[in-house]
Amino acid sequence: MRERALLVAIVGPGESERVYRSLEELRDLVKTAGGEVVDMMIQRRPKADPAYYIGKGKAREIAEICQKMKIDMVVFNTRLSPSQLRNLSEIISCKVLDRVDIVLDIFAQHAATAEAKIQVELAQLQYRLARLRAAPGYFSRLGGGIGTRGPGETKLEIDRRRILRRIALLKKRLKEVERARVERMKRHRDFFRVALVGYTSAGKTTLLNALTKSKLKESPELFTTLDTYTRGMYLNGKTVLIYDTVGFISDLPTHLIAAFRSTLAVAKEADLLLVVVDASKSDFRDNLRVVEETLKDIGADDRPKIYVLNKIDLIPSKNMLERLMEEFGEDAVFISAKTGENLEILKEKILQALTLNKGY
Ligand SMILES: Nc1nc2c(ncn2[C@@H]2O[C@H](COP(=O)(O)OP(=O)(O)OP(=O)(O)O)[C@@H](O)[C@H]2O)c(=O)[nH]1
Ligand SMILES: [Mg+2]
Repeated sequence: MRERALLVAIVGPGESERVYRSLEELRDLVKTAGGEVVDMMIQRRPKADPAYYIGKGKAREIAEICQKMKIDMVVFNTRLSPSQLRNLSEIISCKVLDRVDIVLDIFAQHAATAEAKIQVELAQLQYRLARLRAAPGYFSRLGGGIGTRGPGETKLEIDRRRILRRIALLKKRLKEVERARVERMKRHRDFFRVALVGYTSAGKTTLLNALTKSKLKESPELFTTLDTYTRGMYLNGKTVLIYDTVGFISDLPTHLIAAFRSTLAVAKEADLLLVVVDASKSDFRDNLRVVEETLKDIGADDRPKIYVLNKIDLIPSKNMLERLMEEFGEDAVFISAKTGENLEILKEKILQALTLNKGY
């Protein structure tokens, strides 16, 4: 049975639209994690309460709703500080989780390769460790299900010393895998290497499949891809390697991005980045900002880029599309990875970049 979730957010003056969209995203995340969103609650307040995030009275109200509506977990649309987590879980008797817990849970379920599993477990344990000091009783009370699952069959530790030992071991293993990855990529230096980057669900994998006639998993769920696959294609007789990457999302803590650094190293090493954007989303500019900030964080913002505005088959009017084309100009290609529209134009652009880079 799906766990029943109540989502909670606060909204400050002039933020309604942004908060509303981010709650929609949280709902998709909770669904992807296997939960059922029963209700959402928005409290108006100028800023978060340092002790409870929402007001203390509101927290009591939530505790009652949980009982009445048989809620299994309350998910806060933020990154709760350790003390907020402790205070809230003293009042609310069901599971208290935040946005990061949900993302980590999805990562844990989707991680398939050894490398992805190590990265996810490392990120989870580091997040736990930060909270363990402030809210030691919290984890033993969590029970099972969403927010407690590790990658594969891994049981997440709740003992501080054991967590520290495990983190040290995972870091060492990750170093080894990273070294192997860099070696692999170096061997491919003679080819033109293109990395697909972008917000989760933008259509990166669909584009990779369309360009290289592959069948990697694409799905409307968030964070389908956690392992970076590579596929080749030929352009004018030249081999081009295309690398898929993990999707970005807003509000991710930096240590989580750090855990995926080796995956994202692909973006840093690439000869060309295709920044894939879901142009049919009304807030795609916000998503694009997150992507650009993340690229900067990992030191990949100096790579040559092509903006790929995807899903144009979902843009309702020609007028709208033309306005977007004007806004983005020469730097962007407008395509549909699904219908194949304008893929030839994109290939032509990749070829131009290749010619510039390799000098042939
Ligand atoms: N209509 C339409 N749907 C698309 C297009 N491209 C991708 N999709 C759909 O969008 C969803 C997400 O696509 P993916 O390729 O899995 O996205 P991704 O960027 O790889 O996402 P993650 O791996 O989860 O970060 C899937 O349901 C695709 O079928 C497009 O051009 N048009
Ligand atoms: Mg994908």
